[in-house]
Amino acid sequence: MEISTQDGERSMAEIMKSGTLEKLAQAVLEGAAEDAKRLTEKALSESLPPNTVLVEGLSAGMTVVGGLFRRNEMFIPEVLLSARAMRFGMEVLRPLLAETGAKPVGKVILGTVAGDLHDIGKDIVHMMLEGAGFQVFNLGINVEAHKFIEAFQEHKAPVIALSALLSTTMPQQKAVIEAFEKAGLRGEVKILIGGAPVTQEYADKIGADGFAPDAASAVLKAKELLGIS
Ligand code: B1M
Repeated sequence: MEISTQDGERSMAEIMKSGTLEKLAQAVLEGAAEDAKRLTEKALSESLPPNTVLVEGLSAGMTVVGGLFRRNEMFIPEVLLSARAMRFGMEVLRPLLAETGAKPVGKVILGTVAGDLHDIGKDIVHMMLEGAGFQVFNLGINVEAHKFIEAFQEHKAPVIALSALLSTTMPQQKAVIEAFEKAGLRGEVKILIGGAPVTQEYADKIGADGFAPDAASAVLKAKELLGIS
């Protein structure tokens, strides 16, 4: 997030825009929801692309939160305030990210697996998929395997996207794959997995069809799984 003073190529206007993103990241870090909303709007009014505001403003702030939380320098109540601030900003971005896609290119069922309450990254994946023109059925958090089956039977979405943020809930991604196998539906869906502790190696191990390390890659992978260029 540091602005390089050596970069003579950057105009003053660009540096000022970066300043807004820096303040936005700071607002997320401080859990200042109204500021996060206002600064998101300000960044957009400076013609910054919604995706840049998301990645370099909101997500950048949350990344700092993650590091502090990991080192026990920040605690759950503060983390929740940061999450709320991030959500305030995301609500401003949501329609803009969604409107960049012209027509639905495919359907995706998305959820955070059973036992896992983390939804910030999953909701970013949701927004990016929508932005790329997918219709997304977001089942929320703590979603049991059978709920994914029921959603598939209702919506017939060919991609099942599973988020897990805890090493203890990663096995639930495998449980969903097994549930589709047991229901005789495995051949009808592509299963995409992601979340901070998840790796390609793990995806291969549990027989998932795809892994994506971040939301932008999740869009590319969903397209690849459906054969959309
Ligand atoms: Co939790 N938490 N948390 N937490 N939390 C982590 C994940 C942790 C890494 C922190 C740490 O200790 N270092 C750690 C997990 C360790 C592990 O298992 N490996 C942890 C823990 C331990 C816990 C609790 C057990 C803490 C406790 O109670 N003692 C508890 C568990 C609750 C539960 O789920 N049952 C818990 C609780 C919470 C809060 C409720 C306080 C809050 C969640 C609020 C919410 O989501 N509404 C929270 C938060 C915020 C975090 C951290 C700080 C930030 C997560 C986040 O939102 N990141 C996190 C630390 C960290 O990640 N550095 C941590 C920002 C977000 C944009 O990134 O979610 O990674 P991320 O999503 C990315 C990619 O991963 C990817 O794309 C996203 C955007 O690019 N992605 C996908 C995500 N899903 C994808 C799906 C895809 C593809 C890509 O395809 C389907």
